[in-house]
Amino acid sequence: MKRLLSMGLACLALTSSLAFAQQVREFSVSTVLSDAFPWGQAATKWAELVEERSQGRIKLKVYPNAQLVSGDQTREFSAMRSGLIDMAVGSTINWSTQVPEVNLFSLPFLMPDDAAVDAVTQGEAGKQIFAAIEKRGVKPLAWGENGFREISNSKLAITKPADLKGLKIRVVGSPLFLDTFNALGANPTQMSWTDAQPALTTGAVDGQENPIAVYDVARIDRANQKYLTQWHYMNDPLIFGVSQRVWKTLSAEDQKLLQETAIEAGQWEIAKARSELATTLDRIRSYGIDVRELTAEEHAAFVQATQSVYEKWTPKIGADLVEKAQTAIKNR
Ligand code: X2X
Repeated sequence: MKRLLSMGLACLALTSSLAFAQQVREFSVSTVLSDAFPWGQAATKWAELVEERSQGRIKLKVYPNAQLVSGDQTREFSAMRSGLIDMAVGSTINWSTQVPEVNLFSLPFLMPDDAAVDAVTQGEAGKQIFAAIEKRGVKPLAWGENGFREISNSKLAITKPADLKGLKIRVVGSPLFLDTFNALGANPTQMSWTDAQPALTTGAVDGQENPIAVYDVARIDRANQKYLTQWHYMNDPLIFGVSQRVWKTLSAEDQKLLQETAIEAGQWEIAKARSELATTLDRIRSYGIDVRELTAEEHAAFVQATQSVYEKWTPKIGADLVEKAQTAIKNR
């Protein structure tokens, strides 16, 4: 009898462990842009890699267009922190109201090129930013990239700060953007990406700033955006993050799997997004858009005009963090 009982118990333990092993866990992943854009593709790639490496045990379901926060992209981070959203591939701009340190990336004209971006994200400054995010309830895993944000508008070719005077420009996220555009004499207005597109179409706003992949895929040339200046005023990195509420329920092995696949998906997306830029630009030109780059002198005038933003925001971001980033950029 005793033997039968112990055999029965062993059997039970085996079946329940098998059931446990086969249990499929599904997690939500929030993005602002869909997989028509590099940003959404980063999330899709992550989901594919996770599904494959976990043999279907872990499923990531991607919810684009910030739909989990009803389009209000600046609420994504807090929704993740509170567990309403499990994971996200999110923009530092949208998280900046909750994590002051990530405003670093929005400092105007801080990072002139890809090497500068990589020097910041892959170095000490990047580590410090990840620690700041982790402290606020989200486990950051890897970097992706939305890209350098360029300015477009319906009125004129922008080559100097005075050209922005009085232009109504849609901006997103942190109040830092209001300061930058006010410093340039523009008339900035904050709204979500969902609201921005009709506002451009109706002419309620004159211009916007976004990476050229976003400009192209969203076809905002059709929303009166006839002038595009590649001023490279900021780069918008993406971060793969997991709510701590979810992260702590995962085995060390699954945590490792999620992190490795996020790093792989991020590297894949950054390379893809950067390699597509030249073709994207050609396509935009073929729409008949006035596309400009700034001369060194023109660029310097914008840098000069936005110095007040550094004075106001460096203490909020952390002077040591800003300095770390500047040193990494100088030594790149
Ligand atoms: O709203 C934007 O401009 C976008 C899509 O680029 C971000 O979410 C930062």
